[in-house]
Amino acid sequence: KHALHGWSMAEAASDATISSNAVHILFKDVDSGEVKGASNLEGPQTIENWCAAKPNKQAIEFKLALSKINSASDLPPLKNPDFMDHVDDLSLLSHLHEPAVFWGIKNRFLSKRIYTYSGMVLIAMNPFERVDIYTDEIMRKFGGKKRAEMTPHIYGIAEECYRAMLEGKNQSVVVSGESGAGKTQSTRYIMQYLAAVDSLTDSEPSNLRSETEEAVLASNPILESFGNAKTTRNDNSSRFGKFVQLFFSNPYSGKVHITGAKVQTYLLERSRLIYQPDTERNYHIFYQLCAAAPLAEKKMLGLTAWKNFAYLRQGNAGVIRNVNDVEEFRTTQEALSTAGVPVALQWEIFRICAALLHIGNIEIAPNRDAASCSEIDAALIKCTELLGINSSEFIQWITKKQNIIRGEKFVKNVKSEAAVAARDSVTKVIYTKLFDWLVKTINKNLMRESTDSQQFIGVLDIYGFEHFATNSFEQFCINYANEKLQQEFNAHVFRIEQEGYIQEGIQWTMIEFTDNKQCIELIEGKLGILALLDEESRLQNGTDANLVTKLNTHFATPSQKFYAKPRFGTTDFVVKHYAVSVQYASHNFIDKNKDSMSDELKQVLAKSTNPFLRELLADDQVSAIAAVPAGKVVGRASAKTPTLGSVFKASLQDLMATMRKTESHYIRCIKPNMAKEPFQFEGAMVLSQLQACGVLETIKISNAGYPNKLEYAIFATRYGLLVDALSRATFDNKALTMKIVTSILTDPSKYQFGKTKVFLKNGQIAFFENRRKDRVRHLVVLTQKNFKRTI
Ligand code: AOV
Ligand code: MG
Repeated sequence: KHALHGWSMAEAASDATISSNAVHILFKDVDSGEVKGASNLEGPQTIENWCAAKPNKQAIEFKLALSKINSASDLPPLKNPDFMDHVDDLSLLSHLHEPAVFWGIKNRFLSKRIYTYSGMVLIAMNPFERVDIYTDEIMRKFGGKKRAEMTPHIYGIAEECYRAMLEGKNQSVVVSGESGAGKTQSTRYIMQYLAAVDSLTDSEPSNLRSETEEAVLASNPILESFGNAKTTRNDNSSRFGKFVQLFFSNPYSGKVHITGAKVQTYLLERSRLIYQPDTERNYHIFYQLCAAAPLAEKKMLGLTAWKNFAYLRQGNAGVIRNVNDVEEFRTTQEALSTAGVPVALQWEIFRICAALLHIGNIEIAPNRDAASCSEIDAALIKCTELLGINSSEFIQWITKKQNIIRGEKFVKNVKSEAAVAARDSVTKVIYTKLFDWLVKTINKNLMRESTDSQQFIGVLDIYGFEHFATNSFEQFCINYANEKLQQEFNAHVFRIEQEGYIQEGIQWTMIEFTDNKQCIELIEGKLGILALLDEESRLQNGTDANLVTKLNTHFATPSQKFYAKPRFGTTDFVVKHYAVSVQYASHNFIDKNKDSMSDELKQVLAKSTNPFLRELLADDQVSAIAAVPAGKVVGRASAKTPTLGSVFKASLQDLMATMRKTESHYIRCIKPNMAKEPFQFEGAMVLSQLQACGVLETIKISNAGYPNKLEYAIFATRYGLLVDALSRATFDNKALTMKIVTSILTDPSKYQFGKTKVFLKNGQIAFFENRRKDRVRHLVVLTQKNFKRTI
């Protein structure tokens, strides 16, 4: 199986080490190439180990002949006809199986064609190199064209959305893929196209974008400065999800153009604000400020080099190759101005950012039971000055805690780790509020033209499935989101497939496909993991360990197929996701889920003399909370703050509801190699992504039905020569197609005749194609014989 996927032996071997699934190996004789045997490799061992452990090395030197698949003819079974070697749309393949799909993508990518359709999905391979296919000129070529008329391109999808939207149906594009696969870049191209779309078919080349359209595009650099960071996987990694809705003017009144936009963000990563792993950075904006603020402002904000701030130097990577933070800062400022944030207000934003950097430098003495901090700590003085708050109150509630027991208040000292955590919680809360404020402000400014039209195209740039060596709360939420999207995707593919059959009036019975409903239920159900997590988070003495115990009691049962206890240890739990099983480390789940600041610190901040900070905090609704009914929750303050898990769940439900009212389009971004090298293709990596993004699953769905659907005219023209001349003389393409098909296929379950198309089961086109080839050869021979006879 791995050989068919085009894996080299090394790739297959390394995969065999990490997965415990069976690997099927074929052995070929080195000289004759004959297959001499087959075996299953089971358990977590490498192929090399397995070979070494074989008791008898046999007389014949076996060698793994799985080197690499270098051409389509290396795909032994069910090979597709040659003319399909470079198909634009993989769903047109006659033999629709994993190796063929894999080969199709690889083949195109190696000849620098990064886009390929697979039915309704656009597969986008990241070239890791500038490719010259995004010019205004190319955009103009796509204007007004049908998708199938043009080579696969992201503009083809954008154009298709626009046309469909003009017909009155809202559209959405889901862009997914793993970190660094190209989602954000793709989203940018779609937005650029849509911002220009109204002028693309103009005969006079004019300015492609209006002021509103420029403002819409400006939202991208702003969100990226504040929400993107350098990670090991991507120098510009988005640390939040986003759904951008572009609103258009009424299709029935003049030229349709963008009237405004709305951005919704999801789950900004908070831990990065206070900690970055080696070689990673905090959010770009901080480094931009340190590098580029003018002298006077630097002095006022107490800014110096990034190395001087504890929040910025932990990854020890303050500078990104080929990125100039001074220029980036200018871009951020310009984008803020374009989005309608005046310069004075911009400096209020930067003031808050600087204050947070100083918070990170507040020294907390590591005392055994009572944390303390000097009242004259320079960082403390600077940050409280910038935030306009009382420094002694601030430090008091960082180093002390108030408990209420039976209505009576007790103040007690806390340990230094708890004090550091309290200090950092302020940073996380303020930055999150700032981010949400930015989103809100961008939105306010983007709803420019008042219009009664609510027509939109939405673009979702959301983190793809994540499976790391250690997976935490963030991965849990991200993978939960992906389960939901996958469910929609499958249902969509299934529905479209089915609609096609119904439209054509063919007989059709429901087909089965793996549904992930139960896995979603396990996560978000009434008594699901999120509910139990919330329950544990609300307990005063709730712990991560108790959470796992609780999960095990509820879910480690024979009837629950999507949950498992890991083989070793008691701190982790496993969820069997549709893509792959993921083991989650429960450490910090509770803290991350609560992610709140003490009431006392909240009060200190609320009394601030900085009006901008007060504005940030006054808006107590985190942007994503919208779906939690206001005023419903009563009781203690801590019970009032919704948990992150519940906020995320509500915002996802909201998103799904919006998406369900649209026609969806799918772009799957694939990262072809780890090293970010231009046009390098690593088979194993690509394959696992195709699996994780559901492309292979879709193929199973369409395989269960009739994957090849050909219009009668096309079929009759190509295969007419398979019947006698008399039959061919008809002008009725349907009748001719029926004649051809029924005279050649003996098994009636392999085909059906619809109103305009013939529906064929997997592989039938290849069969007709072979027949056609034989027939052509035969005709050529006949012609040659006749020719000789004539001579
Ligand atoms: P992501 O959004 O999917 O990752 P990006 O869109 O940031 O990934 O892409 C990562 C990098 O790949 C970009 O910075 C470009 O250098 C390169 N790239 C992507 N698409 C193209 C393209 N079409 N042409 C040329 N280069 C490209 V993350 O946000 O990390 O999940 O959280
Ligand atoms: Mg991104």
